[in-house]
Amino acid sequence: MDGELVPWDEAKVHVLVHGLHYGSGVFEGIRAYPTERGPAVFRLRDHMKRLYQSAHLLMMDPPFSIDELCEATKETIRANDIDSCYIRPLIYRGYNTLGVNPLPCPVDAMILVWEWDAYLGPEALEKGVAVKISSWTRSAPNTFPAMAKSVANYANSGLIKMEAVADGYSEGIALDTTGQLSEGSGQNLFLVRDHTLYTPPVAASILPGITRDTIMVLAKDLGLTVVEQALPREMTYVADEMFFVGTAVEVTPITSVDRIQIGNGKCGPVTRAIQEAYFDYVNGKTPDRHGWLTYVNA
Ligand code: PPE
Repeated sequence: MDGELVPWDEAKVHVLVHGLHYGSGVFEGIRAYPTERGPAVFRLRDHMKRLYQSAHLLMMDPPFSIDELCEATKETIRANDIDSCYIRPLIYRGYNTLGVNPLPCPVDAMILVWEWDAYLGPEALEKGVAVKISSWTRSAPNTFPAMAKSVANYANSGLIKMEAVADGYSEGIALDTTGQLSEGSGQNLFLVRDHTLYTPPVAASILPGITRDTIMVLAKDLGLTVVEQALPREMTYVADEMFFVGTAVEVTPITSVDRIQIGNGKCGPVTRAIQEAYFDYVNGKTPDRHGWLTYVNA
């Protein structure tokens, strides 16, 4: 926290912290995976660059450089002596005064690491999940900056998630204000039709995910065509395959949307190939040809 290693039970903030009252914070979600050479953080620098971009959009000047944040992440993992973890950096407006204006409040930073297994449950990666199209819409253009991974954006995500769970689904997919597909509460989405991958564009109020970018690269490596375009809701119902991607959710098959079965209702072959390519990469089982791994003990 703010440059110091702090024991878990002492990692506390004051109730007046601005971010707690007004959602003035930006964050990241990063994973480190065990490899033969010890833990490796996946796309660490790219995540910290996005954190900087998010801070910039919220007019925050981070108290640490990108290099310092990367080093601090490695140090925190080493201090916890774990070889697999989820990493949560958070830059937020801290303690000074109430009032909507964030500018009088300091910009504080913390990085926490903890173990986090399969995001949507132990069977999700293998068997896939049932999702619904949410009745909540992703935030309209020119309201909240969707390109920022900002704490405030997650009020919308929380509503999407709670509705999905209450209705017996694992996740919800939100549409954008034009009614086209956007993303899940905390993950981007791809669908497969005739061996081509489709994913909504940045203009569809999505967070431009680092996993989304990773999958676009790995899919091309596998010889697949990837198309970024506006996608109508009904494309989901006629897709051959569908899957979520994100740091937490990794590559998780979607086997039904609104109780309508996708493909044969199981993880499809393209999804499985991409999932394998992803896990082989993050676990250091394939050569790091894109320079995406940061070895913690190096
Ligand atoms: N969209 C949203 C809204 C989102 O929250 C995430 C990540 C993504 C897309 C995928 O981004 P990336 O991780 O860069 O591929 N969501 C994070 C938080 C999940 C949570 O419950 O907390 C994550 O996956 O770490």
